[in-house]
Parts: sequence; structure tokens; C-alpha cells
Amino acid sequence: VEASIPEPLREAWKKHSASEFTNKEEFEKELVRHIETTLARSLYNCDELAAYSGTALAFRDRLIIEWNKTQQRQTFTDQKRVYYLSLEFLMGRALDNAMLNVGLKEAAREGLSDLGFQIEDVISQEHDAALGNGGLGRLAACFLDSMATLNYPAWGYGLRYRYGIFKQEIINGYQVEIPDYWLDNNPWEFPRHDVTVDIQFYGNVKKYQGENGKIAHSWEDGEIVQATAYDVPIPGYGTKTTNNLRLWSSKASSGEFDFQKFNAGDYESAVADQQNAETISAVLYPNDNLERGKELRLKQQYFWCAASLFDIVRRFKKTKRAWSEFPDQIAIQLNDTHPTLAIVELQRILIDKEGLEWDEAWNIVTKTFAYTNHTVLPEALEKWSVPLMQNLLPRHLQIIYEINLFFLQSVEKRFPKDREILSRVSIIEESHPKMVRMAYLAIIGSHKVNGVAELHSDLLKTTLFKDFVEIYGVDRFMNVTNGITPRRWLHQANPRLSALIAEKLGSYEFLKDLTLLDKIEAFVDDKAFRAEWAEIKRENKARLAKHIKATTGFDVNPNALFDVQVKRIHEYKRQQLNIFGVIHRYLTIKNMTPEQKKKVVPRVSIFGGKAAPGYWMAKTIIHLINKVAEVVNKDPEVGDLLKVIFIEDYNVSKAEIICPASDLSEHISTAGTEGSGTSNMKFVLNGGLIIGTCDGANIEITREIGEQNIFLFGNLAEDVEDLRHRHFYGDFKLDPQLERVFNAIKGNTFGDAGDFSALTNSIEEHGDYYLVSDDFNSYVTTHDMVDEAFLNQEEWLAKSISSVARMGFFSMDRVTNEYADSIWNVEPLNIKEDE
Ligand code: Z15
Repeated sequence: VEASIPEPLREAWKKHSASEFTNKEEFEKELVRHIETTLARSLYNCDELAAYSGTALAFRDRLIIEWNKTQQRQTFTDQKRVYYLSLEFLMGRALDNAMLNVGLKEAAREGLSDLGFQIEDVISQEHDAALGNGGLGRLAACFLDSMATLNYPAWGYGLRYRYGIFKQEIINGYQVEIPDYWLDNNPWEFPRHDVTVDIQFYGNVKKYQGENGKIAHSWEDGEIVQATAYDVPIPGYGTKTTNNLRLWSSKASSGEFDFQKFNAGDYESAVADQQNAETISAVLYPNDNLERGKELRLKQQYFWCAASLFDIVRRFKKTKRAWSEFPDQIAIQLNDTHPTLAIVELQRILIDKEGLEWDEAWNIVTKTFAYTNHTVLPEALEKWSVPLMQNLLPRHLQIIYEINLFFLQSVEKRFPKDREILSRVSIIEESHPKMVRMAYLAIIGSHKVNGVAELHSDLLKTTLFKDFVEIYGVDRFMNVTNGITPRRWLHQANPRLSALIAEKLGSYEFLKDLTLLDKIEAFVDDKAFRAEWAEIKRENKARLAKHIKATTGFDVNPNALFDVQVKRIHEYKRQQLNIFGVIHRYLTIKNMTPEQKKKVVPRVSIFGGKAAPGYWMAKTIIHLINKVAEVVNKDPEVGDLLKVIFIEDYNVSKAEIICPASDLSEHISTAGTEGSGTSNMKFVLNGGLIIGTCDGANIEITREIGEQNIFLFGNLAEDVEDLRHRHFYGDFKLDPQLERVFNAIKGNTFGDAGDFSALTNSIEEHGDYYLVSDDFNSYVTTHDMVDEAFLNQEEWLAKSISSVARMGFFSMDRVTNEYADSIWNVEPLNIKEDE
């Protein structure tokens, strides 16, 4: 059916086309209209939540107009598009971002004030969109922001989880998980009930004689679940481009199936089918850097990949181009191995549905896909059991075996004398049960594979993917060091710092070209500038102190050194090292004379982060932090010299308060374990210094800002294997200062020592895999150097300013352009004012 209005009628249409508000007056009019009509409220009945909804609806209207124009223009010019497939998008709040991007936050501030509201209170009504776990999900969100800002024709594809990452409460020192139901009254999504795809599961494969006598395959029977599209507009900063994030929601297929059962009186089973289908998009798996091989997770992956591929292929087919042009029109980026089934699904569509020859199809597939790896941790690498896949996706398993066969044949031809290489690189691991190695499949099905920081990409090439470098050559493997969007992580989170920089540089242009920041280094000795810089940090710390008081009841002194570690709780990220260091500090202070105490730099040790619900050791670390806080914070011998704070429910909007308020932040993973880390960049960009290991992007941060501006410590990645090996053979001696810490824990200083024995045992008895003891001395002496440096506030300030000045490299825009040039081969498309 043609849905387009015929030419002669379009004049009438255009005359009434929606228009955009552009100033305070027009904003107020839109706000009141939405409150009085869309929301059916009035000035006698308007709380902050209603003011939020009205404001969001007003800004949403603006975004929608730009979004429509962008999509029309992108369709019309029909140039190459990027599709970013990610199982996680950790978006945070949308309203503040929308206001800043369209340049009308000040108009909204004044308008809201005229009508009786404070803009900050209105903004904070919004519920975070938390469809992600940590770094990987937030990176996807930064990608969307940057691709829109740089005018790339790009879509995100993800799952519309009914429940995002759980909300965390701390009760008696323990983490408790609360479901995060976030969808009620979400103004930012548009259900597309007309955009649906039927997704098949289970069933079996039939062979038949195709038209030209060839053997063909069809996947029959099984179950059908329906995917419905929900679209979220993604505005760029200072541009008309508004891209699309399409999230799929599952429900029972609107088939006769349920009705038959229903009519036959089998109500229960009809309803059960319904619930079963809805379960697919019900909840985000709350593991970060861990894959557990559950069937529902595989269902989520296939459901989302198949719906997205169907949508992409449908859009391509409308252009009536030849299949060979597919990779010239479409680039698909795989965010980790989670979407690897998309490779198999495209191959299946091309050979089973569209009748292409295997080789022709495979050539298209490999030119289309590229894969980003985010970790070398073995427990995070996805493997799916062959029997599981055989049952759920029988045709896909056949195709995987076929891909593997052709691949292994080519390897055998090239390395005829190497007996072991075939079993090493086979997609199928010959274990019991057999497993499908998704990373290998992703490499074989892609034309480019990248890691997320230099060390990480080097490790990929020399360890995990070594054989594949031999097979495909080193050019298939590359590094693109991660970045962050300066819009959210500087301008939005730290408006005063952003304004100060803009004042010195003469404009906000640096938000679009972050390398311009280097010009503020010229002001490093400017007295007034320095004073202002220091005052902004103080104000940000006072704001965090207020938040801490309101949420934990503890008073913290904004003049103390704020030492922050916020990220997912994981043994490899070593929050245990941090809390042991805090205990060490506590014990040291308690042994001091009053004279010695006068020289101590007061500290607030701030922690935040979620543990995966089934990760016992991570939960034990949270418990210990909270128990230490209880003891330390009420110890009169310590007073203001040390406070320990655990901030509940760390998420994107809390990060926006915390990052601008740190003096020092901790990025202390065991060397060689963190892919990149991205909060390290956020903290430095906000004028905080960091203490860190030579790991992930800490290394490039050091290169950019200079060794004198960072506190590095600990063993190097190249020495980790050897140390672990030595521990394994009994060559282990607990660091004496750490021993003092353990003795305090074992003496029940922080409650029942039995609660923490797993933690101390993992170090003393089980080989200290993460090298906590090996790095402890280096860690505490480096913290002493931090204190020393903090005493000289003028020096500290200079470090802070020149670090920020040199952070240009870590803009997400640099990252996006690198992907665009060296992986996607796409060009920006400007959306003009008059279209
Ligand atoms: C995740 O958040 C990351 C890697 C993963 O493999 C999974 Cl499953 C989740 C993180 C890395 O740990 C972190 O170092 C990196 O900065 C981030 O991805 C973005 O690349």
C-alpha cells in the first residue's frame, strides 16, 4: 500500500507542517499546552514530575521534527549507513542532553522559572534509561551521541528490556537488588506497531530440490515470536541530524495459534505462550564481563539479531540495488560477540531466502561486518553449547559448521604441516559438550577486528587471536582507543567548568573539536583562572557532599581529598586493593601521636558500583567496604582525617555528579585485564588526577597528559603471567603491611571475620590471582605521594589544568571518525536548515 501523499495535495500538507519553538516564550506556550492537554493537568495540579513530563514532551516535539527530516534526507540520498548492534545502551537521562543539543537549555531554564520551577529539580525527575551494565553499554551510548553530532547516517539496534540494570540498595552493609521498571511514561520512545518481524525458534531443517536442481534448505515449524520496533530519537549536538535507536520488544505472535488454544478452552497454555514470548525482552542480564551460557540469553541474541537484519535487508531491498552493492550501502558494527549470530543470519537470508551462491553471499557478509572485542578475560568470552544451539537454531548451526569447514580447509591449505592449528582455530571446541566459540566466528565473518586500547589490542594480537593474525595477516586487526562524549561528560556534568573554558577559548567550539582544549594550557599561570578553576572543583565537591549527606547520613568535609572508585565491582578491577589500602590508612592513623595527626591529609574514600547478583566475591567486597565505613566513620580518634563512603546505586546520572567532584580517582585493575576503561577519561576531563596501573587506556592517558600528571604503580602486564606461575608453585609471601590489614580483619575489627574469609583466603591460600599482595606496597607508597602532592595545592591545580588541556584525544568524535574512515567507509551527511 502506498502511504505517500500524492504531489498535488502536498501544498496543503506543507502549509500546516509542525513548527519548532525557538525561544522562552514559545517554549512556555508548548509546555503549558502539553501540561493542560497531553497530560490533562493544570496550574492547580502540577508537581515537578508533571513539569518534567511537559518539558520532555515539548523538547520531544522538536526532536521528532528534526528526526523526520533526517530520516527522509538519509533515505533520499541513499548513501552508506552504519548500523551499530549492541545488546546494551546505557543512555542515562535524555532531557538535559536534548536541551543542550538543541541549544535551548537557557530558554527552558527561564521558562520553567517563570512558571514556578527550578530546572535542576525538573531534570532530576527523569528515570535513567539503564539498558546496560557498565563500560560496554556506555560506550554504545557515547557512539550514538557522537555519530549524530558528526552527521553520520547511523542507527543503533538493541533490545527494549522491560527491566534495565537492577537498582541497588545497601541494607545492613549488603547489596540488595530491586527491579528497575522504567517504561511507564517514558516520553522518549515511539512504538512502531506497524514495524514488526516474526522471529522463529526451534523446529527443524528440511532439504529440498531447488529450482535449478540444487539442494536447498528450509527451516520449518518451531515457535514464532513477534518483534515490535520502538524508536528513540538521538539528537546530535549543534546539528540538525537526529538519528534513530531502534529497540525490539517481544510478544506472542499475533497468529491463530493462541486463539486456537484459547477457543479450545486451553486458556492457561495460551497465556503461558504469551508470557513465554514476552520473557525474551523482559530483562537485561546483569553480568558485566561474564557469560553464563543460558538459553534465554541466546534467545535474546537471536531475536534481536534476526529482527535487526530483517529490517536492514528490507530497507536495502526497497532500493532495488543488486546484492553485490550491499556492503557499499551497509556497515554493521558488532559490539562484542553478543550480536555474532547476525553474521550467520545474513548468510542464511542470502542463501536460503534470496538464492545466492554460498561464496557470493559469504563475500557480502564479510565485507559488511566488523567486530569490536572489549576484553581478554576468559570468563567473558562467549561460547555456546552445540546441543543448545542445535535445538534452538538448527539451521544456524548447520551454517556455522559450513563456515567452519570452508575456513578450516583454507587454513589447512596454507599451513599443511601444522597439525595443531586446526583444532586451535576451529569455531567448534571439541569439548563435552562441544562449544561454538563466538569470538572466532566473529573474526572469520568480519573484515576488521579491533580492540579498545593499545595494550588491549596488542594482547589480542599476541595471545587470544595470535593464530588468526597468522592466517589473515595483521591488517585485519587494529586498535581504536575508546573515548567519551564531551557533551555529556563535560558540558552537561560540569557546566561551570565548560563555561570557564568557553570563556577563555571564546566559544563552545571545543565541544565539537576537543583538541582545542590545548589552548587552555596558556592560562595555567593565570591567577584569576586558577582561582576560578579551584572554586569550581570546590563547588562540585560541595554538591557531592550534599548528596552523600542526603543518601548516607554521613558528613564529609569538602576540603578533604576526595578519592573515588566508581565502576562495576569485580575482582580484576580490585576494589579489594582499595579497601585494604583504606584499612591500612586507618590503622596507621590510629597509631599516630596528636602531633603526627596534624600532618595527615584528610581523605574521603568514596566507592560505588554494582556487583552481579550471583557474584559472591564481589558482594563480599561491597560488604567489607560498608563494614569498614561503619567503624571508621564513627571513630573519634580519626575524625575528619578519614571517611569511607559507599554511594548506593551508582549509575549514569550519579556519575554526572561524582566525576566533576573527584580530586583523585582509582583505575587500579591488575595489569593486562582492563580492556580500556572509560571512567578514567571522564575523571581527568573534569580536572581530577588519577592513580592507576599500566593497564587499558591509562597508558594512552599517560602518554597524552604526561607522566608527571598521573600516579602510576604496580606490576606490568608482561610480568603478570610469571608472578601467577610463581604463586601457583608456592612462591608467595604476603606483603607485611597487608598482613597487618588482614590481622585487623581477622581480629573482628570490622565485624565477624568469617564474613570476609573468602576475600583474605583468595589471596593467602588460593594464589592471589589478581596480584593484590604483589602490588600492595607500591600502591600504598604511591598514595603517600598523592598526599604529598595534594599538600601543594598550587602544583596540584597546575597538574589538573594541564591534564584537562591535553585530553582532546579522548573525544568520542575522534573514535567515531576512526571507525568511519578505517572500518565503515562512510561519509557524513549534513541536514540543511531549509529541508
Ligand atoms: C564490558 O563492560 C566491557 C567488556 C566486556 O567484554 C563486557 Cl561483556 C562488558 C568493558 C571493558 O571491561 C572496559 O575495559 C571497556 O572500557 C569497555 O568495555 C568499553 O570498551
